[in-house]
Amino acid sequence: MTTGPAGGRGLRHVYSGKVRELYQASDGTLLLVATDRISAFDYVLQTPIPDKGKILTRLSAWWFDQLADIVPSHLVDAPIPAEFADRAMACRWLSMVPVECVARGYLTGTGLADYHRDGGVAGVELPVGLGDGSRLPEPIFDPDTKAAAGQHDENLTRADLVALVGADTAAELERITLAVYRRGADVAAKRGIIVADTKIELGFDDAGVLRLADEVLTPDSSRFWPAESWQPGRAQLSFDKQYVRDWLTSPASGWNRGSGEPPPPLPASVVDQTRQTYIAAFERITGLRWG
Ligand code: PZK
Repeated sequence: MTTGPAGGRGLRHVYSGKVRELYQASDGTLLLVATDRISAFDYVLQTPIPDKGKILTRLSAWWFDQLADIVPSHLVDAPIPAEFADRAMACRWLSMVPVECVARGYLTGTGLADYHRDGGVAGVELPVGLGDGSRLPEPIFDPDTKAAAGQHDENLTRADLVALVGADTAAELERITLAVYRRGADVAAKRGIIVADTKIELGFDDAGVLRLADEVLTPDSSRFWPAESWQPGRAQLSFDKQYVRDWLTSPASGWNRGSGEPPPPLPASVVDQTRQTYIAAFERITGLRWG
């Protein structure tokens, strides 16, 4: 007999992500559970951020509702086991499209690296002179392959994408991804938050309808920047993880990023400031109060 969390309740653990867990109930319903784990510099830190999973679950659910006129979601109305209360979403099983659908509105990260190498992003030529954090003339659809755990996703060309999913689905993925990005960026901009880029996942339901899966427009799936400190030409402040990154790279942490050693536990002050930034992101974006 199964033991441990969710054991013996008809829930089977099917997958562990960096900061989330996926379970399947005996009726086939999936449970997407957001933990309080946080990642930084490609490490999952040993110190959890209290309520992070609940905050991101509520934020994602709010966005699914906001996006319903663009694309239906994978959410189903099903009871959530008490042990996962407020941190899980019940979802229908989808045949997942094997692609990470990324939209970029600003240049940073791998998009910036691609620009420096190619003068453009995802086959779109860009003006010279852009830098880290520059706003793009138009949002760009920049899909990635889904890499195996521990690997980095890799860029897909348009031809690769069409070979993988067919021309019709490729066009649908692009249309939906850009529409989700534009809606998200517009809503967040009104609240002083820049959505630099976002990653969504889509899948087909039993009727062949494309649905939005996973989490959506959370700080874990998107880069959120405070608009008031946006300054193209340098690395931008992260709305959610800045305190964590600043502390980890400060002498106070005693950690050397290049050492190969995992990061040390976070002090309580950094945990609390970070928790407050997740709450601030939730409240600013949704206009709702946390708790
Ligand atoms: C699915 N993931 C990623 C998410 C993890 C891993 N509705 C769905 N149907 C079928 N598969 C998935 C989904 C969703 N969402 C999502 N992998 C498969 C993932 C969360 C935690 F460990």
